[in-house]
Amino acid sequence: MDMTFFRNLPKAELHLHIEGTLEPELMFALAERNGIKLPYEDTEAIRRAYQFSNLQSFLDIYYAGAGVLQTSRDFYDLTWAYLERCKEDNVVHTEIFFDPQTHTDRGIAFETVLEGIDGALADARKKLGITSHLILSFLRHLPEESAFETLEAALPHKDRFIGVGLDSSEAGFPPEMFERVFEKARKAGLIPVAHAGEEGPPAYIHQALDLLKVARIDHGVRASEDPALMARLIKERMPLTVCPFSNVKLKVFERLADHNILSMLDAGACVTVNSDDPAYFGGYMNANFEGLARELNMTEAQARRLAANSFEASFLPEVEKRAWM
Ligand code: ES4
Ligand code: ZN
Repeated sequence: MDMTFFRNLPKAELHLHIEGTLEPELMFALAERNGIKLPYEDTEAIRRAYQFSNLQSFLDIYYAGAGVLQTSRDFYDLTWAYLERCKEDNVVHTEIFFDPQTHTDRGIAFETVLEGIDGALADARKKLGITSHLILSFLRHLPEESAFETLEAALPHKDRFIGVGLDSSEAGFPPEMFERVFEKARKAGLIPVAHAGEEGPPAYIHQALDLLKVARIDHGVRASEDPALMARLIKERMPLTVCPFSNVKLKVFERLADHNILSMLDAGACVTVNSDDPAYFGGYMNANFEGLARELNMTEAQARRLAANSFEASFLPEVEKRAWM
């Protein structure tokens, strides 16, 4: 295919951690602005440290990096930089995860985080024509109690985020541990999603569907190990927000050429392309599409279907979805 075909396709991003868009240059600038000493000499040293053996080895560095984010302005600058990248990649709609516990556990108020991110999203609607939703994600390596406290702190602001998610270390932290807090979130009108089947087994995807009652599965690539589960996902058109570069960087697949995204697409699954933590994994939306074209010989028809799926799987109103598909 023409390697620029997908660049001009309008796309939605549905799996993006705002803390994972912190580029080394901004990390240094914010460290300086906030009087923080980083354990790296320069941005090159930071980039050299981004060699991961699994999810946990990444998370350790990702949570440490987020320590430079202190003020609303920091969160605004972080979010605005990502939205400018969306503009370049023709990402016209984005649904962004934020991890409040990463910040409230270091004494940053929930409102400080929300104010900064939401301010940039509002400006992007006006100045860049990019629409967006926020999804509050619970850290599953922390106790249920902490997730409940986070939900309590967030509910007064629930008009400013559309759903709740579940992320961080997967193995040993099954969705069933968060059944009660998800029930409370759903009763408050929030849409549930969860990371499942990234490193964890297909059983975690079943739990996310049956216990958390999710509207989308984040990652979900290990569903292909369970044919009955695959059949269910296809029949229900349950979206999987797949992150190709992330999966290679975190050794879920050894090489992009081994990735199962296009075989799941061809089997009829509602899979989408996403960048997850682009500052850490080597590229934003179009870089992920380009990787699929280069390493998996993605066709124009497949690229078009992936882009259409991204709107189908989004939380946009039906009429707005249709207008982009
Ligand atoms: C994450 Cl790739 C991934 N998996 C689970 N939790 C996360 N938080 C940020 N990126
Ligand atoms: Zn993720």
